[in-house]
Amino acid sequence: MRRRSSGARAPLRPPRGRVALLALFLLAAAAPARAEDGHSLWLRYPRVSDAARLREYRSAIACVRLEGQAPTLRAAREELSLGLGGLLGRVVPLACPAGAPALVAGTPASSALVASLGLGADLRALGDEGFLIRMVVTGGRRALVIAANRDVGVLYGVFDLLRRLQTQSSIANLRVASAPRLRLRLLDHWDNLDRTVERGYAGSSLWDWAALPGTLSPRYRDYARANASIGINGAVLTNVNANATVLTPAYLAKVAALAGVFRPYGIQVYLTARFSAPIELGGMKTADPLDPAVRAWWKAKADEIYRYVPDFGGFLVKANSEGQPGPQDYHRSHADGANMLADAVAPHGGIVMWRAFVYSAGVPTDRIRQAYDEFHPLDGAFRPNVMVQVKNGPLDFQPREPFSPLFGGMPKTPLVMELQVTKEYLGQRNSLAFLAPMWKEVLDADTYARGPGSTVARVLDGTLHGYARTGIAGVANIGDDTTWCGSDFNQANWYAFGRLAWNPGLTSVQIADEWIRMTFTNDPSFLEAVEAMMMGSREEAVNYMTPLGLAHQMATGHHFGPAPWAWAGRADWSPPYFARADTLGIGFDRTASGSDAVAQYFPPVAARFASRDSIPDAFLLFFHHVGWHERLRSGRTLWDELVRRYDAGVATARANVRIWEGLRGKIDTVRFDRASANLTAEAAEARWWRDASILYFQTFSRMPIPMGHERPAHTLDYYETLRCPANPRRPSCDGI
Ligand code: GCW
Repeated sequence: MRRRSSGARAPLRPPRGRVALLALFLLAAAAPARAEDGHSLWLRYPRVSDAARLREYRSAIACVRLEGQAPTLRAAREELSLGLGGLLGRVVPLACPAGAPALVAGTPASSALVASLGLGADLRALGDEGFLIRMVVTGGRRALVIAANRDVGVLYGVFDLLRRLQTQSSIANLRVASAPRLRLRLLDHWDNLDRTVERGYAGSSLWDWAALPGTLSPRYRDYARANASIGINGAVLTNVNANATVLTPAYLAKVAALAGVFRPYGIQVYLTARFSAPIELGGMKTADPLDPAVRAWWKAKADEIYRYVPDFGGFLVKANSEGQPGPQDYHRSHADGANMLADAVAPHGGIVMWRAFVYSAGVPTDRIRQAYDEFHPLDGAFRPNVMVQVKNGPLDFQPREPFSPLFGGMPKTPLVMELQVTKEYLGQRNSLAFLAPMWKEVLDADTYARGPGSTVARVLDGTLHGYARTGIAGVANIGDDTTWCGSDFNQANWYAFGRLAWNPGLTSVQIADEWIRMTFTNDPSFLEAVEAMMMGSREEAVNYMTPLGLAHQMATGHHFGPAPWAWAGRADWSPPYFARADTLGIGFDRTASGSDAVAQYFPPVAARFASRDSIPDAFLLFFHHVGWHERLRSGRTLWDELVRRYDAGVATARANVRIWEGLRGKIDTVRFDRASANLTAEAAEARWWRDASILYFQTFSRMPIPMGHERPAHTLDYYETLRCPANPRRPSCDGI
């Protein structure tokens, strides 16, 4: 029998009941009441508060028919048990008496009733993971049907329906057909084998390697449920700064145990491959990708992995970047390296995701040019099972960046877009920053690769270039913290990532609306206020950290707080390299008179970014060096506008504290007080950013802080000598 790890949290679900009992009843109502501590995420399933809706749901769903013992169908049934029991506030029987309105769920193979409904043509369009939900009349009875081609589609359909009930929307005349636009929807965990998490602000890694494979924490299943509820279908378990040890038999057994928990929820596991593993594990002298012995080693390793995990997804690789080994160590190209690994996993149906995040201090060109310069010439050189993984922007997960020119620039190579869900450069733990608007900005951006309408979303979903493989990856913000994500509001970014991965066409507002209703309450006044706070929160962070297109002004190493003055040991890690402030002005000239990075974009985009007349203010200093006294669109000088933006960020952060305080009593005190503390901390951090940045840039502009704007709280010297955070895993700063 499997033991639970000591100190493990109770599962979200009630323990599995006896089979005979389950055959009769869905037992959700038996779930013990649990304090609101954030652990249940958006899957809390409290009883529906709107009385009319509750009546509607109860009369539409008197009983459930979800037959079949396949693990995924069992998972779907258990979720319905928990969800309906909680939401409808009563036990919903499995057996359906004649005439009773039923919820029917299954595939044509698992359910004779579903097979009899003649949904074939409609289902065909929905692929392996899609589903439809429909109100039908069959044999004189009303039924709400969830149908899919495969079991996992049924599970996704169940979560979709539960979302509708949680958000209290009508299910009368429901007619839903949903299929994911992207095939791979992955979380990348930057988790190390010692359970530290690179850029993690939510405690230790979920993966308890020491206790695996014998002990399976109940959190593994809760993690899988949460992912399935938003359509995430893969997890890269290990850090891209990779450790070869995870490829040893002892660890593969642990990986297999995790894969076993995730499999019923439609989640495949992937690992990062350390390029030098043949040396470290195989005792070889080289890891040259063209060396036959090296190639044979990887092939044998892949065969071994698939013996442990038959549905292993493949490898994610960071090579020749930030000190990681790679093919260039042997004067081979990124394509040589990727193709070798691709050949090893190809017989098993695996893929290789090869990261384009490469840059080197040894290369004299503008850092943001380097990924494109390296990868664009390799378009067409990769095996069909290689996907190149590209960060959303050309720099590095900044609060705002233009889209990477590789989107649209690799027509023959399927690209995975990598987003950072964990907020390394966005305030880390305390900030409210809801990131859907940032991701939408990139997804909706037009690359013009094939004329107008060539959006990044269409590059990713394969419709623009006809990619056979499509995908998106988010660097996870998950750890063993009670809240999973370090704060309750950070959960929204996990949620938003999954929802956008399924459908990049969703709006940020819709995602925020769903999440607030499910996570907190359907109370309209709470909803309206919190939605507005969330929707403005990313722009707020941009304003108080890096307004008008500034980037990478964060402190060295941990990247928490401002240090625009800092020298990080090399230019391309140092804020002054990016801001380029001098007595004349500020900003990085990336036009033809500067690094000419604009030339990497298609002509209409390049022209728009290159011209001072058409560049949006949001990207101004990313592409232009602008004089302090120059007037912007607002009519204000650059200096005045800069100060104004910093202040606007601070003002929003302060307003949020007040708005939130006005909502006291509308949700539980545990989560309310926690968010209150975070918002208060963020307001102080915003002020710190604003004061430190203005004081530092003022040494170049030599212009006064305009009238009506607050004076900085301390001197520049004070900020320059402040050492924060004391503890990088719980970033905060006392001295501000
Ligand atoms: O932004 C940088 C981070 C590194 C990270 C790197 C990457 C995993 O500071 O911590 O390394 O990006 O994406 O490889």
